[in-house]
Amino acid sequence: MMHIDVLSLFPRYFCGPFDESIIKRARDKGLVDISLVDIRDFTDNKHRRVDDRPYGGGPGMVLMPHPVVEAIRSVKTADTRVVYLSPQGKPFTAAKARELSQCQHLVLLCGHYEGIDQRALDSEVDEEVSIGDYVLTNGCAAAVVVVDAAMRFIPGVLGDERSAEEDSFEAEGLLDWPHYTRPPVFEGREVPHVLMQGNHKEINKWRYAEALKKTRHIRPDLLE
Ligand code: 4HQ
Repeated sequence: MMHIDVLSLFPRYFCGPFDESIIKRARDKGLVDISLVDIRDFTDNKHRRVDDRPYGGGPGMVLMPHPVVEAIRSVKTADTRVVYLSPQGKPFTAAKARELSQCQHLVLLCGHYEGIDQRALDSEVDEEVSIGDYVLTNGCAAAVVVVDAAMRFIPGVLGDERSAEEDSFEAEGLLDWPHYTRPPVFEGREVPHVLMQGNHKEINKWRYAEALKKTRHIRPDLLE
């Protein structure tokens, strides 16, 4: 079973996301084991202080190296992959999600404030990953994104095993085609007729054309 340790200052942040829906079901089925570790439990001062002002000046606070290093070492084993979520990381993609889903033991380190003392990162982190070119208030939301996207590649997590493979983003690097369900007419809008006629060759042709059209319009960079 895959084991994930999520290290942060707000372990309760994850109670919603990891205790609902598909992630909850995957944990209940024993497909993944997620532990929440509070970095504050590893401070070396009686005030349980984890942050301090940046050397060199500037706004905000920096997470001190000691509690971060000790929190990581408390969970690390020989086959642990330690990932730090930050805007300075390599872009998180479907390929990266698939790669991380193969790890036996994944540690996701969530930064807070301006970030983490570089010496803790140099000492303990294998890889820095970014979920996008914007700045979050902390790394917790990014860790939820990474766990969610990686879980889809663990066999048994999705009800229908084809879903992850057939998602057009995965299969062709294209945006998805439009989806329809009942009723056949909603507020005067009809379902495209090709989807109602059961001709699967025509349906696939239509879906591919729609995916291509959408991608050309919204994400032409994906077609390069
Ligand atoms: N942050 N992708 C700053 C992010 C982020 C991102 C996490 C904010 C780290 C210190 N993480 N903290 N973008 O914006 O992953």
